[in-house]
Amino acid sequence: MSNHAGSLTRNEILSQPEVWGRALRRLDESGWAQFPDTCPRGPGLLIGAGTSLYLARILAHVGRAVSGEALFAVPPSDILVAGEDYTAGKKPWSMGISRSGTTTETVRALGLLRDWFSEDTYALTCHSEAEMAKHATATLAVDEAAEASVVMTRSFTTMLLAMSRWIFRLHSKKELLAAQEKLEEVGGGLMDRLAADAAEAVKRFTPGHIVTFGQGAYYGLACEVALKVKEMAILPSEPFHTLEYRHGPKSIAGEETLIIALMSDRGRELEAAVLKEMRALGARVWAIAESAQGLTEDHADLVTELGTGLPEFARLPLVLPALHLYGLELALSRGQDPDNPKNLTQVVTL
Ligand code: F1P
Repeated sequence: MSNHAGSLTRNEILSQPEVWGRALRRLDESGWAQFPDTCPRGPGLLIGAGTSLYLARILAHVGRAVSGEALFAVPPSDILVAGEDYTAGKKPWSMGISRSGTTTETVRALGLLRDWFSEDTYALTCHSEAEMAKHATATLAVDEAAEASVVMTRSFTTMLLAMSRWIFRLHSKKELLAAQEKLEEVGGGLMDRLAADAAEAVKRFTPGHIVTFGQGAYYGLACEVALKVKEMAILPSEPFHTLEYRHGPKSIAGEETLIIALMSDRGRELEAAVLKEMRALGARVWAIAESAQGLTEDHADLVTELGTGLPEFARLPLVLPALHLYGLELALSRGQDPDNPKNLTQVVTL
């Protein structure tokens, strides 16, 4: 392994607040002109693979909560294999989500949806010139978040920011729009502390496997964190809706288990009760929450308090950097090079 193992990925992780700020300013100055300023009609299909599927899950949740419209996160493979099941009944609009814009399954699925329905086909990407955009009537692109790394970090959080901003704009969510404008400053101020917590987590825990917890919009984030750990550190990891872990999966909880709990504001008490039960079974717990208040060592071994003061749907991108850094540091501690992850390529082309 080189002395600089992971440096490419680390720089992309650390650049997040600045890239969020740049993307947001560019979109607000000139970017929205190419994108619809009215809500597409009917149910929406958000199509993405891997990290982009988890992004679709978060966006479907946030979009549904804000608009009241039915939104579904769908892997492109399911459009190829069982597309009729998603398109029976009301005509859907669809959005392909892909950092590269060249993932074969996503490009094909969006092409099929365009052929079936001829319009209302959008793209969300970091490569505005790539193939996927050719199947879209409009493209929401954040090329400033494009990455050289295989592992997706800032591309995920910046696409999340851009698409949720579009949703907030369509529904005039002024408070959420204003809060997003603070992410660069708040995130920049937090980064050192998040890096210190990630390093502390690597020092304290030697997990045999990791489980990640999240409810609501946090579930998609939990899926993404589990994937980061797998991709970078080559460690088994599984996401769960926090309270679901009681219903069977806890049978494997024990001293080898590290639980990374992404805590919501609304579900705090319900989620804290699960953490307490899992601590009692011997699992180690790292909780990431807006406020550490009321979380004792009975609930968690380590608590990262974000303390952003921002509303929940606006601050979601800020939950990730500590865990990106954890995946990276854990990988290095296990002799892996996160810049060259095992068995992976930047894009899956078939
Ligand atoms: C998505 C993706 C990544 C994954 C892998 C291959 O690509 O599945 O999530 O890490 O390395 O590509 P994209 O469609 O968003 O470009």
